[in-house]
Amino acid sequence: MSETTLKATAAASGASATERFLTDKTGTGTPAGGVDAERVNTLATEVITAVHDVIRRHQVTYEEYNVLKSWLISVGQDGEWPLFLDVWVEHAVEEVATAVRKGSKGTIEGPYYVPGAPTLPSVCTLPMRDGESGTPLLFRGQVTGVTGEPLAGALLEMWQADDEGLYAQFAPGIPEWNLRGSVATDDEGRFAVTTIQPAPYQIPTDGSCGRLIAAAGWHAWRPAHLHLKVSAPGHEPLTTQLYFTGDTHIADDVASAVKPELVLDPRPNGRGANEATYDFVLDPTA
Ligand code: MBD
Ligand code: FE
Repeated sequence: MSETTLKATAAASGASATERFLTDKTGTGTPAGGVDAERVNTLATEVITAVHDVIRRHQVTYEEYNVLKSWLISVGQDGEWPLFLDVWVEHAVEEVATAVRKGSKGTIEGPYYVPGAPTLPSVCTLPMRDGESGTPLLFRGQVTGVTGEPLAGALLEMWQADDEGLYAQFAPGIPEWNLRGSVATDDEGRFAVTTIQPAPYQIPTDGSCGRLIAAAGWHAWRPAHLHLKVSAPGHEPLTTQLYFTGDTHIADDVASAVKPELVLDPRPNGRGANEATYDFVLDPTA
C-alpha cells in the first residue's frame, strides 16, 4: 500500500472513530455526564496526583513537559483519542467491569464497532466483496447460559478488518457493511458463519499514537482478531475478540487485549476453508 493511502486511512479512521463514539456513547463517557461529583473529585484528583508523582520521581523538564503538551494537543487534532484510550486504557476498565462473571471471558471493544449491522440467519456468510482476499474461515459454535441451556435467538454481532487490516466505515473505499454482520442463532443457539481469516493488524503509524510508539521504541501490532458482541434477552451482553493460535503478536498485543481463553485453533476442513469452533456462555443479567 502506498504512503498516501496509509495517510488518508489514518486520518479518516481517527475522525470516523471520534464521530462514532460521540454519536453512540455521549452521556456515558463525557465528564460528569451522570457521574457523581464525589466520584469525579476522587478519580480526577488521583489521576492528577499520579501525574505529579511521575514528574517528581523522574525530574521531568520543561522541554519534556512541552513535548507532552504538544503531543496531547495533536492526539485531539488527529482524532486519535478513541484509538489512544482503547489501546492503552480500555483493557483495565474491561477487567474491572467483568471481574465477577462466570460465563465466557470477554475483552475490549476497541474503536471500530458500529451498531445496526445487517441481520443474517444462523448459517450465513458475512457481507464481503467479490474475491475478498484472505483464507476463507468457517466459524461455528453455540451460545448457552451458565447452566448449559441453549440460547435460541441470541445475537452474534461480528466485525473485523479485511486482509489488509482495514475496517469498513473507518477506512475509505470499502463497502459500508463489509465484514460486519448481526447473526441470529438457531433453535439450539447454534451459528455457522463463513468469513475470511483477518490479517494481523497494525494501528495507524502516521498519527499521534504512531508517533508515541516510534518515540518509545514500541511496536504497533495487534494479533489478527475477530470482534464479537454476543447478546440474548435476560443475559449480560458479552464483548469479546477471538485470536488465532500461532500468531506472532498473541504474546505482545499493543492493546493488551489477548487472554488465553480467546485463542482459536482453526484447521483446514478439506474444502478450501479453515474451520474453527467456539462456544459462548452468557451470564444472567446482574
Ligand atoms: C483495532 O482494530 C482494535 O481492535 C483496537 C482495540 C484498537 C485499534 C484497532
Ligand atoms: Fe480490531
